Amino acid sequence: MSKPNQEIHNCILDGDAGKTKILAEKIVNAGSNPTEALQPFITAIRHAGDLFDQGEFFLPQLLLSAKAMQAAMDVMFPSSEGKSAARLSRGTVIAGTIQGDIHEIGKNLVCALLSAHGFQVVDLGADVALDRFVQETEQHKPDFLVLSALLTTTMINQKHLIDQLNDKGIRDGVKVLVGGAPVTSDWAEEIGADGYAPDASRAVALAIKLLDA
Ligand code: B1M
Repeated sequence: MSKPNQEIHNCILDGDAGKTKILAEKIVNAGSNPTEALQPFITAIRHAGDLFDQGEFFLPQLLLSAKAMQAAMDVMFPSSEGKSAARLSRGTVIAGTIQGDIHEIGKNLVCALLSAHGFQVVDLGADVALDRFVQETEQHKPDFLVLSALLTTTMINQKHLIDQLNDKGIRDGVKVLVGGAPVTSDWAEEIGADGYAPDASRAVALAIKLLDA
């Protein structure tokens, strides 16, 4: 691992949000592509997850690592609220992490990239109740619902939401895209989603492809 990447790795594992923010600022000031430059941060936070899995990291440590990761995201992908209103919207998106699941870093990245590519994104946050997704869909009639799930125990709620949209008779009016670490294309097909993307860049490509279809 090169030195700057090692520094990033250490800052995330140490849960040092202040230092991580400074490193992210340096990257932004150097004019690097933020999506590519984020990769070592993602590797580091996943390593923190592995350490947690192996019992070498405890939840408070994982939480600090997540805060450091979010500090980098905030610098590298500043909120584009307001900016998107000024330009023509490519399509509308309602996004959120599904009920029962508080992971939101990946979903935030997907929202940031969609927004950067001209989609008008309403981010409902994390642990979003299924009823809320249904209400927002009824009210705003978005082109896409983007559903993130990071837990094997919560991905089932992506299916429950699609079932609820069907029951309400509003399923055909919206394209449902799913993603998140445990989610696969087979799962997307099984639950009747319109698409699956393994990462944020491919989520954007998928949304563009479906809009053009
Ligand atoms: Co948790 N956690 N966590 N966690 N956490 C995982 C997911 C886990 C794999 C860690 C591990 O044990 N190895 C494990 C899940 C195991 C499983 O389900 N089988 C786990 C667990 C168990 C838990 C708790 C249950 C722990 C506990 O309380 N005992 C708890 C969950 C509570 C709950 O949700 N109800 C918990 C809590 C937390 C923190 C709060 C500490 C923190 C989240 C903070 C936050 O988000 N604000 C956290 C973190 C940080 C992780 C890991 C380490 C990192 C997740 C992350 O941010 N990755 C994670 C380990 C791992 O993923 N390897 C882990 C970086 C991010 C950029 O990637 O989110 O995968 P990711 O997003 C990717 C793609 O998946 C995709 O695009 C992104 C990249 O471009 N993507 C989409 C995501 N959403 C998409 C939607 C789309 C398309 C693509 O729609 C079209």
